[in-house]
This record gives sequence, C-alpha cells and structure tokens, in this order.
Amino acid sequence: MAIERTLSIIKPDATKRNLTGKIVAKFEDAGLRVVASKRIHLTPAQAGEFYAEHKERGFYGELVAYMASEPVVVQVLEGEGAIAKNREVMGATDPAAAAEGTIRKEFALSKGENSVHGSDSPASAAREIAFFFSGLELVG
Ligand code: RTP
Ligand code: MG
Repeated sequence: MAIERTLSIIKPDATKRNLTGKIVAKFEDAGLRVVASKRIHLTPAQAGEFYAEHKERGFYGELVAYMASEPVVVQVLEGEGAIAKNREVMGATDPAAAAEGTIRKEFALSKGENSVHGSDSPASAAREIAFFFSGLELVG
C-alpha cells in the first residue's frame, strides 16, 4: 500500500478536556506519523468553509458553531494507507457504534461532539491539507 497523507482535526470537545496527547498517542501507536501540527481557533466562517460539503444537512449550523467554539489541533498524518488507517483508529461517527479501542469509542461525547475529524478520500485529504497548511509546514 502507498504512503499517504491525511488531515486530522482534534475537535473542541477533546482539546477542552485536555485529551490532545492521548489522542496523538493513538495515532502514533497505529503507525501514523505527525508531519505537521498546529493549534488554532477557527472562526465560524472558516469552519463553515471547511465543512461546506455538509451545507444542506440539518446539523450544519450546529457543527459550524461547535467547531468554532474552542481551539482545535489540526495535523497531517503520514503512513501506509494513512487515510483509511486514520478512519479506522477514529472509529464510527457515532461513538455508540464505534468499535472497542477506537478514539471515538474511548473519548467521544456524542455523534456531534465526536473528538476527531479525518479526511475520507485522497481528494478530500488533498483539499483539507491545503486548507490548513503550506508545503513548507509539512516536515516528513
Ligand atoms: P468527520 O468528517 O468530522 O471526520 O466525521 P465523519 O466523516 O465520521 O462524519 P460526517 O458524516 O462527515 O459528519 C461530519 C461531522 O458532523 C457532525 N455530525 N453531527 N448530529 C448529527 O447527526 C451529526 N452527524 C454528523 C459530526 O461532528 C461529524 O463528525
Ligand atoms: Mg466526514
């Protein structure tokens, strides 16, 4: 399998509860390498643009307000099959449906406040990495 890069966000519910280190350890234990990382506080406009694909969904307004409510940690993770591997380590969107040992099973509060985001395809990974990072900030 090819070496890929994917965009990860440690969401407000997790940064607020001081879980950043525990979540990063899960990625590293799974063989993913952090090649870029920064803590930022998104504006509602930035959060809305990032999640534009969900504009028509009923939860969009709530999602945007939540993502702008507290700081987040945005990271680029690198490794073999990193896009799928990250999604596997994250677990299902709804923690009630997430497998044992996954980040969302262990830490998520609800389907909305679910601790992490991960790109879902090579195209979204490319868009999402470029949304937050310049090439100079990616240090493999
Ligand atoms: P993400 O994009 O954040 O990695 O999560 P995902 O692929 O597992 O889920 P997606 O369907 O893309 O939804 C994006 C985020 O919107 C919030 N959500 N809330 N209240 C709800 O029914 C609901 N559904 C989705 C979650 O924060 C979800 O991760
Ligand atoms: Mg998604």
